Amino acid sequence: MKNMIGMAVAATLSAGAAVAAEKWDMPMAYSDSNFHTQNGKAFANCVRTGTGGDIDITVHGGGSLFKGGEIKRAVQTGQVQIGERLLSAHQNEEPIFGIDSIPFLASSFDASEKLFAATRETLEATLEEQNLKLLYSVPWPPQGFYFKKEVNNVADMKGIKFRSYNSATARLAELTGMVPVQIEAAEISQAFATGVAESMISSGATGYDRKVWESLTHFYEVDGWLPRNAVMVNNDVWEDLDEEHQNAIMGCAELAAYSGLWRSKQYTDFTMKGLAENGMTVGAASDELVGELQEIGSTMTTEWLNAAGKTGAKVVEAYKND
Ligand code: PCA
Repeated sequence: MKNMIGMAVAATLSAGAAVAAEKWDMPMAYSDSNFHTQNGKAFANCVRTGTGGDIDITVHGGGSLFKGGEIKRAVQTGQVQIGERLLSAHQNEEPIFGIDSIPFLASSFDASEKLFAATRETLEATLEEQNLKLLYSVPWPPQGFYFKKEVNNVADMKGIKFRSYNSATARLAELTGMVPVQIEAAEISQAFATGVAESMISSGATGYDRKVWESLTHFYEVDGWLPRNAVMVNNDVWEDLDEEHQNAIMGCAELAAYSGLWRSKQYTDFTMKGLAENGMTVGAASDELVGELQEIGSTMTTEWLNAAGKTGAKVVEAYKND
């Protein structure tokens, strides 16, 4: 009897040791008010609840722990366990990361989801080679142009200093005769205020989060594409988890993908109204401009397909035939 109690105590102790709470840091690049960050915090709560407190994730928003450009490497190398990143900013490593930023390939929420479904398997395999496990991905709202003057066609853009956030937006600037300068979302208010940049393509969400009406005047809806953020965990950390914890996290990830999409849609209307209420001229781009951008889009599609080879072509075909 005495022995059995001893064994039970030992078992409880070792179970206790095995499930001691793991603390994870989760850097995110965008402001605390942004829907991606809100969604990431809800995900962290879900994981805490779903694992009975075994995995305790602290979200660090606004690029406060690592800046956007540093997050992917920080997760890969295990400086942090988990993080969120705009994958298209790493297109120079692997073309597949940039598939969501090809102008006019997938320019609605439904199309973005379809493209992601067609891409997911390839994307997961590519990330795994980099020691990353993909958990979930959420689209930004459709991308449109911000300027501080009226712009009706590509000729009107000539020479404008253009803030880019990945290589596709930098290429777009070149093809429209603008001058690209890469700047993190967290730093754009300052860049616009000081004149380092005077235009960008982004969502209503980012313009609203960064209060760009303080420096800029026009937002033109183009619906060019919907780039996506991906939440990824270090693969060594992932593989050290038991199946039960992995399943709980995957359940939360599925929920976060669903709620993130919903939040993105809601935030689109809210922020579009917010830009107008704060004095910006918000409306559709002219037919002339859209036509010119579509031509640039087809150039960029060809360039991407050339870079991405057979794998890229297969994904685009699967997307188009679905
Ligand atoms: N906001 C991010 C990426 C796309 C978007 O809508 C940014 O401008 O950095």
